[in-house]
Amino acid sequence: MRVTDREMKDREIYAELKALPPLAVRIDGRGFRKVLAHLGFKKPYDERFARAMVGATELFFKEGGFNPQFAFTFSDEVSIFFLEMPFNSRVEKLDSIIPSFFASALTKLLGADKPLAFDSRIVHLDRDSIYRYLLWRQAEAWRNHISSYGFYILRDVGLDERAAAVRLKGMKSSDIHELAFRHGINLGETPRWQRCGMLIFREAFEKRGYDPIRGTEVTASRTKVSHDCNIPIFKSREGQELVTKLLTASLR
Ligand SMILES: Nc1nc2c(ncn2[C@@H]2O[C@H](COP(=O)(O)OP(=O)(O)O)[C@@H](O)[C@H]2O)c(=O)[nH]1
Ligand SMILES: [Mg+2]
Repeated sequence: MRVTDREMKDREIYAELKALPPLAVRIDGRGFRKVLAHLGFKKPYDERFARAMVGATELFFKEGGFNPQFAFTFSDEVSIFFLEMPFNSRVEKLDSIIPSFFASALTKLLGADKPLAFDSRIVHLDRDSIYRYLLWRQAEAWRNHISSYGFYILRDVGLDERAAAVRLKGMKSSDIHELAFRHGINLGETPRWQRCGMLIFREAFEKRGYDPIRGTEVTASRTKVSHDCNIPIFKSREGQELVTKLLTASLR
């Protein structure tokens, strides 16, 4: 029996699927509740883990081989926004290269003794919906912040995982605020990165140097990768202006 390249290639039935920018790729750690508990991270938030997520994203900006505009992260997820693609972007490429890059970067940064994995999805966007998408993910960061504090307080007072989850389901967000307050935690005053998430982006700066041919001091515009752990609420005026700035920043 003869097997032809063509016949086998034809079976790669998803290979032609293209994803046109603007788009976001959102990756999410697989089973990170267990993974992070195994690695001994503090609950519900550990700054070392948040730093590693930001660090992995910065590495992706520097060494990932793509041209991302900016990224938003909280908990174990990162949304990476692209306004352009360096090549004809195939869904399979984006959904495989990006989460595998993050998994290996984070495994290294955390010194994890077990392999980590991320899932990945592509979100089709345009410039207006990027803003609404960010509102949505930041609202999720806020909900997540309240429920994870609530969950770990209930665990602390002796409820098992199931009982804590069931109790939490029946609580309004104001009840959780109240509960946390009684345990000495003001959920309006936790570190901002826990409530609002963090941004990773490129930033322009002027580099001064000496031009030996002209024999003069020169300045050149460069970009560097930065992050912000103290971001505003995107719904606010300041937040809207920040998103506009991120969307119009030149990447070169
Ligand atoms: N211990 C710890 N866990 C975290 C931290 N950030 C996120 N997580 C966990 O990551 C989980 C992320 O949620 P989700 O993706 O729905 O759950 P997963 O399926 O276990 O990855 C949360 O439930 C938290 O338990 C952290 O800083 N410390
Ligand atoms: Mg996860």
